[in-house]
Amino acid sequence: MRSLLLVVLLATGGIACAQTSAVTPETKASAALPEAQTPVGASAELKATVGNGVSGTLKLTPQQGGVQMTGSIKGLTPNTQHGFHIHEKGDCSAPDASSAGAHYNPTGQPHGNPAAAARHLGDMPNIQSDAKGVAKVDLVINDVTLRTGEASDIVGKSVVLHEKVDDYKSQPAGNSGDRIACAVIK
Ligand SMILES: [Cu+2]
Ligand SMILES: [Zn+2]
Repeated sequence: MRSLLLVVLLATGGIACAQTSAVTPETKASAALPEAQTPVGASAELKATVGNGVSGTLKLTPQQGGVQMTGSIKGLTPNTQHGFHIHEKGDCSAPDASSAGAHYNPTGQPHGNPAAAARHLGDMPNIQSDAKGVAKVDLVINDVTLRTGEASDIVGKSVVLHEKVDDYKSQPAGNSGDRIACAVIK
């Protein structure tokens, strides 16, 4: 009687031990991933479309109510303004960047001033180049997010720079002309 009880206890203890050692390392590894390896921000490398010489580096950082974009763009015509938008597809492979699709517009609004309520979520202020053809970027895109997996998440979309100024009125893209540079947000 006593020896049977001992065998049962040992067997139970053995199973519990085997389970613990098999499960623990896996649980630890997957719990550590989001903290250690998922970046909070994002970046985008602007590359010129065929026939253009524009390039730039952009950094995106989440902030209260939106995403801040900072960076620098060079190779622009001096002292000019250029339409600048988030487009719906993260694909810059076409020579004219047409593969990036239309303006990012998950809320189904008309194209507009980025400061107005009625606008594509991807509408951003025009970029202004200086006398050397360089533009500093420091703007906030309201109501979008990074890495949330929601409809407002712009990671995996693209940033497109245009040849002409965006009038913030004309549909569907502010009459800003050709796409001179494109970047995928990663
Ligand atoms: Cu655009
Ligand atoms: Zn738009």
